[in-house]
Amino acid sequence: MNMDMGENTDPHNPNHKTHPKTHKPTGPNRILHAPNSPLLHSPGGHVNYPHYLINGRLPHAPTTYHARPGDRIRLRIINAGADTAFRLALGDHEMTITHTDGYPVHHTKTDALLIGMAERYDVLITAKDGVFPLTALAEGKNAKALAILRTNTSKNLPTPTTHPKELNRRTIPARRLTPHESVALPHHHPDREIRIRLNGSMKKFDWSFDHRPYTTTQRHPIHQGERIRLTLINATSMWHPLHLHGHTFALTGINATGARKDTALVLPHHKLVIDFDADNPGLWMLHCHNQYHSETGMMTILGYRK
Ligand SMILES: [Cu+2]
Repeated sequence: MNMDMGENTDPHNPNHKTHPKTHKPTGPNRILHAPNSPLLHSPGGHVNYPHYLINGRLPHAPTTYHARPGDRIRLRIINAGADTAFRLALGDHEMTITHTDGYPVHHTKTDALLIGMAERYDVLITAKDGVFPLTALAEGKNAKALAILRTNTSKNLPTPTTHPKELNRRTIPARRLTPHESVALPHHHPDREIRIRLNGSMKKFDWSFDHRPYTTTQRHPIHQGERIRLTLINATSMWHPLHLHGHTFALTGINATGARKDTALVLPHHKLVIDFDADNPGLWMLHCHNQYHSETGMMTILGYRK
């Protein structure tokens, strides 16, 4: 399933409908004004979208998945949003995380998942007898997306505002997942460390790496065969989902236990440390997966040198 928003909105000009003569905005204001998300230590995002969807459906007309009680079901989940983290749970069920970003991890039980833009999780559930909400809370935005799991003919349906108690229980951060042996990155001292600071502010909306907004000529040089350590220092008051193309890194910072991923969250004033083997020559983007952050310049390129 994928979770996303009903439309694209420009946070610089959210009132994109303007009166032809006065240029005064006529549409609703879509700039998010909400308290910080306790899980993200910052606003969930910048845009207050009119709708949040699961597989393209609104919460009052949700997709229903039919199964039998006792069925073991794999849910494959991607956050396909541009500016929204989702906290996802299935009412009355525990989930077992089996993969993240397509790579297997040691099976880990959880009640809820916090999923940044572009992150993926695979989970297993054993269906109970009843009708259950699969709720994706738009983190820090006071709104929800909904799908339904149905294993009997009960007429007792979850409503768009149903709030499964699991949403407020355990969430397992990716750094606490351990990779399956088949994909664990062998221990190796880094040959090269690249340190990048994340900059920008909500007020100026000037997101960048190292105070240099993206240009197509930027290169962080790396060489084939090197073990690279990327240290990403978040000097902003906002969280960011950082995504590297062409490689799958291991989460290696303090408390991290090596899960293989290509997208990872960094909280405000925290550091994300990731290791990977340079084994795929080319030019590869490293960018924030908040669409509005990457568009204002929070992107750069890792470039293989001969
Ligand atoms: Cu960002």
